[in-house]
Amino acid sequence: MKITTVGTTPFSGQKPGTSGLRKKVRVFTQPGYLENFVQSIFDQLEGQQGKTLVLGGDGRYFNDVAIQIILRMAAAAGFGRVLVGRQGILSTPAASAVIRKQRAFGGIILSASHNPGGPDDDFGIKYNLGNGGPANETFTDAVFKRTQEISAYHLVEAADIDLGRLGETRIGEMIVCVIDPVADYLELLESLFDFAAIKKLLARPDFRMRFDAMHAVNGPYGHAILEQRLGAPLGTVVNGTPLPDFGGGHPDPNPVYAAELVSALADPTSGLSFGAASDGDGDRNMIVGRNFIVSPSDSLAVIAANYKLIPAYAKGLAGVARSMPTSCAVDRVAAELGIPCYETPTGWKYFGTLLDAGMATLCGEESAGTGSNHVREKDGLWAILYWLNILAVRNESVEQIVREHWRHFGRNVYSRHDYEGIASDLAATLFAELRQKLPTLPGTTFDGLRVKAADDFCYIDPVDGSRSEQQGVRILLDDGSRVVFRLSGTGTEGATLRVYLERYVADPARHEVPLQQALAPLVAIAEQVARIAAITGRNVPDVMS
Ligand code: VG1
Ligand code: CO
Repeated sequence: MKITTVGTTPFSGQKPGTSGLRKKVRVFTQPGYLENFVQSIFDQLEGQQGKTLVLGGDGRYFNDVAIQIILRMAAAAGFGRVLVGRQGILSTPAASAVIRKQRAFGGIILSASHNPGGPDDDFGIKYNLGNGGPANETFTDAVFKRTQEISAYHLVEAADIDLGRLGETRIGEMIVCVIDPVADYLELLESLFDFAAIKKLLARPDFRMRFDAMHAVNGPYGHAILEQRLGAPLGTVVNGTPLPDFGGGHPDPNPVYAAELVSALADPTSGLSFGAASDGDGDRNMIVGRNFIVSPSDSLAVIAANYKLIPAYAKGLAGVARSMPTSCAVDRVAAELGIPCYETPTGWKYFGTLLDAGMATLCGEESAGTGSNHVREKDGLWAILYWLNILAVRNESVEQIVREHWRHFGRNVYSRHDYEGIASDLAATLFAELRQKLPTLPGTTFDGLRVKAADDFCYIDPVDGSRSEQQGVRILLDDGSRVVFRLSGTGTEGATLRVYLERYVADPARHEVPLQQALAPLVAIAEQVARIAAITGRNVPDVMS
């Protein structure tokens, strides 16, 4: 096998963020840019010779080109076999499932997830380990270091592989196997849920569901699983063909970008009783009832509280985990169940050790990611099937289930405010000032609300002892309310400031107050403490979810 070596020089800024490396397509398409990053990943591996790599992505612009390049490089890196999804398609959770089931050495997922796609938008790449989960920080730090010193990359010259045809071909000594992207994943989901009960629910004349795949990767999965396997009527899946630019939209299932789904569920003439959506790479989910949006943090809590109804989890949960900015609703469920609740930094990579160690069964984030120990990624369709399974057993509406949950546990009123595309230097100033203020805040009172503690979240992984600092500034108030500030690690333009607001309301009589109104006192505190308007010139967030 002839390996071609190409000389190269480092690019600055190839530092993976919350979930892999994400940049504009025009950055990724510079000659050598993708190759440098992929080679830097391969240079960190040991023992991959003759082993299997899983490869696929969310179908966005440049996915197809990148896959052909990575295949040639994987052959030079000594992999024995690459399993690639048909047409280059693999959702993030399906990639995780395939890595685990096929005992692969690792996987490369091409996605910028919820970020828009197309020639002027975003592309991304991420490496997953043999457990099916995103590589940890030690690995991604080493990759970044390598990108700064790289001088050559290697490939095996070969013609493009036909990704439309299932079956095997070769590049040099390496086998390229084009696989059905759905099969292994569907088999895994079937082993977790009561498919017969869900099938019955979907056949009921008084139950109608819509799944909005947002022109992203979950279209084929939705068609195969919901319509073909579970018998939901054709047309249940909308926007079900993955498009390189996601139809020009943001494939992010929140009330702003999935507004069409939300309004369909609010329209009584639609006859819809359950709505769901997922993001670019299929790992996030949105759950909507008739005229009722479930907040992702509440969804995690409801999922945990109803574990007994789901075959795979009925025996009991080892523990639950949530990212720090996620609301504490699930903590209350864990307390009642007498199981531990872990608080991790933002990003699924921090759940991996807990899941591998059997310490947590369910995990979730406020950003609409929920999942379990069945894979090592968050999983959009898993969450949707979990809800369908709950609905099939309880025979109540989504709204009834959530309201009943609040009555029992109290309501963690919650919202995230995003300020997008702030100049990076202004964001840095804001955080520098905020961090400086932290020691002076405890004991201060804002409009009758007293600050109990204020810190910068630092996480020590209870399994491997690794330490992650500066994972979000927290202001904790006496009444249990919280304001959290973070900078996004997935954006590709300037900085995105995320402000997370949470307030606990025990009294059911007060659960009805409009969300943003209930959180107004916390918004005022956020402004006073962080001087968002004064520093950034922004008076209102771009997105409230
Ligand atoms: C965001 C979310 C985080 C999520 C990450 C990846 O990160 O807040 O909870 O894990 O996206 O999700 P950040 O750093 O922008 O806040 V996905 O579905 O884009 O892979
Ligand atoms: Co995603």
